[in-house]
Amino acid sequence: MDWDSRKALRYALSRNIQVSPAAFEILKLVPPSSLEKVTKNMVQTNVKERRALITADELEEYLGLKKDEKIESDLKVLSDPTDHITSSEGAEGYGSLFVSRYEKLKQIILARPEGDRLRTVSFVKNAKDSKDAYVAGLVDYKDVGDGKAELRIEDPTGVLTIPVFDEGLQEKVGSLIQDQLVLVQVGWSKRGVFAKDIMHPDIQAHMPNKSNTEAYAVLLSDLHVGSKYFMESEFEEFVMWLSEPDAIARKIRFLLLCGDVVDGVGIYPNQDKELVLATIEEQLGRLYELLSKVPDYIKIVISPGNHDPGRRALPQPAIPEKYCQGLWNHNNITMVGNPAIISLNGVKVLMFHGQSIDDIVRVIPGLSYDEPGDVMKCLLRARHVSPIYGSKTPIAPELEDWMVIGDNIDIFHAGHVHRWVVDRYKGTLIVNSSTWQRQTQFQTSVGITPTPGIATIINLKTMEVHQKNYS
Ligand code: D5M
Ligand code: FE
Ligand code: ZN
Repeated sequence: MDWDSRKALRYALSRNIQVSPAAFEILKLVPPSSLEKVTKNMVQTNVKERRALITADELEEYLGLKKDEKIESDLKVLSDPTDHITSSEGAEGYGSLFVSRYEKLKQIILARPEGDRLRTVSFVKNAKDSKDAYVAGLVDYKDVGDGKAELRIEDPTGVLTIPVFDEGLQEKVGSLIQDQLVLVQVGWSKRGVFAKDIMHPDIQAHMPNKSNTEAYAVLLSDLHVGSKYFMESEFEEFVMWLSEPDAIARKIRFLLLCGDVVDGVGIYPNQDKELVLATIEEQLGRLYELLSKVPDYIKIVISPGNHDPGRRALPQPAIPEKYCQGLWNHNNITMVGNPAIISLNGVKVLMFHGQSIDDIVRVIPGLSYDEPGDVMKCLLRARHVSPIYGSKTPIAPELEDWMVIGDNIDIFHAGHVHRWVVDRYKGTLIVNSSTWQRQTQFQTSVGITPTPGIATIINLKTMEVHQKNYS
């Protein structure tokens, strides 16, 4: 049974530790579920340090109640497709999209040591020999098997087919994602050009940016509010924890929601039978009610997923205001598109719901839904959150490719697969923040076992990761 403040006092006295009247008043505010732990810890510290009185000061310190004016909460939106989404349609749009993708990724290649020796496809096609030439293009076609491999790439000057003889490189060809940019070092034999090396644009190893003060960010996704499987009471419990006198909770300044915030309407066949809230407005309204209990000094950022309203094709604009004026007009809520890059006290976070993971696990050998961190590393290597065009993930014919990962990022936050993972890659912290939706019948039928009800909490000063598990 939970303790009350009198039981806490009796416990302290039984260990010969007094509680000052002011400290006793604070103990009365500690939630019963954590009172035993708090009291035993305070008593233990006093015994160890040969003190006999628990003071208000030390109790406030322990509970993180001392108002730390120094904790910054500086939120900036660095990249958001919402206001840049065009209505261009058709082949012309896709032409522009792929040229933009190539040009943006070429800038990354040009900054590398090999950049000086980068040649165009048309140059390589016409050359008979050229010392140490490199060529970059989007993967148009790949064929690996029977000890042979072939790679076809495209840049704005043409299409080039490159045979790959080396076994190690053949394996690399297998791991390339359709429509990603690849850098190939080419050589010439009597029969023409061949691959000497194959490289991803990749991110650079780097020291992540860090917050100067010890602010924490909570990373969540896939709440699926409105679904009968949404773990509403557990989520409410988590939201209440944010206001508790807990050393970590007191330092939380940001809360990120990375898509599928609601279950939506008409997203999958017979979904209506699994909804407890039948309209988008009711679902977003309930989300707003839940989020309005988050302390107002915590800045909330919401980006959409494939269950949220707006448009399905990537990049997605922010969830439109017409469905949820409350969220748009709330002081501490920022609505962004998908993908988006934000800065939390200087720490750069890429938020991407993760739709493309479905396509990538299907085509790249060795990847699976159970290890979404590996898929996210693939995306970082390709420096693009959703390279494959023409598969399950719809991609819009934008004039500019908003899904290229241009700069180094410090945190890559995704969701969608409902599997929790934390990993690190070249100085970037990878988080798949999982879900607050229990396993649905559909997920049971396709063998997806979610890991729901986990809040991922990151210390932005040290990049340490904590979690609170409510499942
Ligand atoms: O996606 C939740 C999980 O279910 C994610 O891993 C994708 C997977 N999923 C969703 N729809 C399908 C279909 N049609 N086939 C196979 N796997 C699927 P969510 O976006 O929350 O629905
Ligand atoms: Fe989801
Ligand atoms: Zn999803």
